[in-house]
Amino acid sequence: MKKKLAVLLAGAMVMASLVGCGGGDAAPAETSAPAEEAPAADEAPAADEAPAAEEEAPAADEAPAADGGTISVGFAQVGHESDWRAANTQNYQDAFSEANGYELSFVDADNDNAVQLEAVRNFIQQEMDYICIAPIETAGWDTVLQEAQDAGIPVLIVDRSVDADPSLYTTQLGCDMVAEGETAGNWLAEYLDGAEAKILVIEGSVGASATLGRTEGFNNIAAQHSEWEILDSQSGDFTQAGGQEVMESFIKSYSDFNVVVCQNDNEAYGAMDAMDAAGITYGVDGDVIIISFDATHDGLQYTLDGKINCNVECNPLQAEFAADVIQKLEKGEAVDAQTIVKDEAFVAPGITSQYAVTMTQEVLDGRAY
Ligand code: GZL
Ligand code: ZN
Repeated sequence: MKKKLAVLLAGAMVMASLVGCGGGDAAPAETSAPAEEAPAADEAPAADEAPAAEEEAPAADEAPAADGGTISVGFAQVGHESDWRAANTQNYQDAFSEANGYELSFVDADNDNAVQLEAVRNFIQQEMDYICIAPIETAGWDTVLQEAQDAGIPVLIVDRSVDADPSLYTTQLGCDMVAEGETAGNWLAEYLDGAEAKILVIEGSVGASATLGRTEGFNNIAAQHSEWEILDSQSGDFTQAGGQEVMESFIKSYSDFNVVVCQNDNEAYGAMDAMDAAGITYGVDGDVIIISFDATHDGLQYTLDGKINCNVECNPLQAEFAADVIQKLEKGEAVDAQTIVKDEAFVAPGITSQYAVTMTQEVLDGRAY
């Protein structure tokens, strides 16, 4: 009960600070991952804080945890579709550990919207202190976000974004997917230098903000190049199997393509398998340019090996941002309505670019995931 009251007050402050700077259009904070700010035990809310006045003493089993500081967090994760997702999940489990003062309830929604919505409703029932949602799709969130708000539980929208009234959730944090798509397009224009392009796109999961953003960003640049033609664009669902399946169907339908844009590394691995099977060469020494997203370790190994020409990063190590928001709310401090996680891009050896870092073994060895 103590925590709930404190959070309610903080929530009010968040709304106040948003209204103060123009009603929620606070410029998003550009930031890179904060130093590990998860609270040391002594930073968690002091157990000796006078508990808020309560109508009745909590039943024995409702007494706050012995240390008084454990913060319960429900996390409804997209699924386990990609290496990026695995790194993101591990990062949350590491950051929201018991040692850091948290009790994490984690649900892997396996890319199923109904499962994800049910997980959030269960978190509300269980009266979590906070709920984090990495939304599979942007649509369909208003009702359950209203339910969480009515229950006084702050919601953090993480990794991806939702098509919902921003006043229904406390903050959104993640990468700028449109910018990632534009980086890919700008790099391609620089690399082609006016040459023609016949482009196939293997999109991410249908309705995901990562898919919508990367597609929009890339198309913003493609629209500037009449010498480019996007032959087709299909969803590979961010998986290797999906990437292979879509690439196999593309190979059956198109014979003159010279660029394949894969909206994540796992789709790129599947596309490479399909092109290998069809005897199609790719990469810096091949006939087909591959652009990928995520810049996971294996994706950057392929980039270092010259198999992927350009790999646009989306940093999965975002849990520290979420912990930072929760710690601020615990202290009744205002939080940013949006935090954009910075990312960069990488290109194969031999390529120099104003938009990307040229891969070397040291760059690969220095990666955190
Ligand atoms: C991007 C993230 C995407 C990754 C995929 O922030 O939502 O989802 O690009 C993952 O690997 O499936
Ligand atoms: Zn052009």
